[in-house]
Amino acid sequence: MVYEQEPFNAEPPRTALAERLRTPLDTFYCRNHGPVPVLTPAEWRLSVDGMVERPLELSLDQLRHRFEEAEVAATLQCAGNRRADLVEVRDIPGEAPWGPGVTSSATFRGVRLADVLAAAGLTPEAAHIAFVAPDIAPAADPPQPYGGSIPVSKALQPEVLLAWAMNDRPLPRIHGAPLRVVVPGWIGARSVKWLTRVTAQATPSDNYFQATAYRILPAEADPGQAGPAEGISLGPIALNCAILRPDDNTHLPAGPTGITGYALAGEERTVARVDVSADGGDSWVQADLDRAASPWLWQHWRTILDLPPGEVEVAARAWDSTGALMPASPADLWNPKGYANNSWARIRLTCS
Ligand code: MTE
Ligand code: MO
Repeated sequence: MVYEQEPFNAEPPRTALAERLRTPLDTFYCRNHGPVPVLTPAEWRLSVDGMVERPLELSLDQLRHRFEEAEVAATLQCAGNRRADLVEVRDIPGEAPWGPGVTSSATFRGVRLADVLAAAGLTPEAAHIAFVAPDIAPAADPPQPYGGSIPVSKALQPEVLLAWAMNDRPLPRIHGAPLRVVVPGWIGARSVKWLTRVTAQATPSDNYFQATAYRILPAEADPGQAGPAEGISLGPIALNCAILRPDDNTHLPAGPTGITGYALAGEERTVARVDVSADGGDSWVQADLDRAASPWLWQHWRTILDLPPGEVEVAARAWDSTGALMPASPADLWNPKGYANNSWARIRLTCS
C-alpha cells in the first residue's frame, strides 16, 4: 500500500510478510521524509568528525578495504508501525495510518560502525554518535537534512553496521545507497539512509528527527507546539507482535484456521511466548513460536484456531524474555504522533 508518492512511503500487505524470515527487497517497507537523494557512488564520501582524534574522509572503496566486512540479519521497524489502531481511538492528522507492515527483515552487509569509530579515535567526552544525510525533509520544522543519533554505548556494539548490501544485493537506492546505518533493535528512524556524515559529540543530535519528532508526547499535548526535548525520546523498540494471516476484515469459512504472525522484542530481548485468542482476549492458546534466529530478528509464530461462525475478533499478544507482556488497549497508548503502538494485535473476521 502506497501512502504517498513524494516522499515515497509504502508498506507491503501484511500477508506478504508471513512466514518469511527475510523480506524480499521488492516487498521491504519504505519510509522517507524527503525526496530520495541522487548520490554518485564514485564521488560520495563519508566524513567522520567531531570528538575524534583523527577525522576521516572515506570513499566507499576505502571503507570496504580498511575495515573487516560484517553481516547482521535484522528487523527494521518504523516507530509508526500499527498507528492505524491508534487512529481508531482518536484521529492523528498528518501521519500515515500504517498497519503492521512497516516492519521488515533483511541481512545487511557492510562494516561495523565501532571499527570506523576506533579508526577515528573517540575522545573521552564523546557520548553520542550523530548521523546526517542530504535528503531535506519538508515536514521538519524548519526543513532540514534528515539526521539522528544514538548513544556511544549502542554505537560501539558489533551489530551496528554501516551497510552497502541488503539480502546479498547492492543496497537499493530507496533503502539508502550507497551507505546506510543499521541500528538493530532500535526504531527504524535511527537507521539513517544515504549517510554522509558521522559526528561524535557530547549531546544527542539536535536534528528535528531526534530532538522533536519520534517522541511520545502526553495525550493532551499539541504536537504542533511541541519543542525540542519534549516527550519521551524513542530508542530501543518496544515488544510487539502482529497477525499476518489471515488478512484483517476478511470473510472465511468457520472451523479450524491457521493463524500466523511475527513478534519482535527489540534490544537484546527475545520473544518468549505468543498467546492467541479467538474471542477477543477472554481465553488464549499458546502459538508455536520460532526460536530467535538472532536477537535482532523478528520471530514468526503460528497456531490453528477453531473459529466459530459469525463476527470473530482474533487477538495476539507477546511476552518477552524479561516477562514483560504487551498492553491490551491502544487507548492506553494513544499519543499525538501515533508512535510505538504495541497493544495486542487484533483482526476482525467474518466466518460462515
Ligand atoms: N534516513 C534518511 N536519510 N531519510 C529518511 O527519511 N527514514 C527513517 C530511516 N532512515 C529516513 C532515514 C525511518 S523513519 C525509517 S522507519 C527507516 O529509515 C526506513 O528504512 P527503509 O525505508 O529502508 O525501510
Ligand atoms: Mo520510521
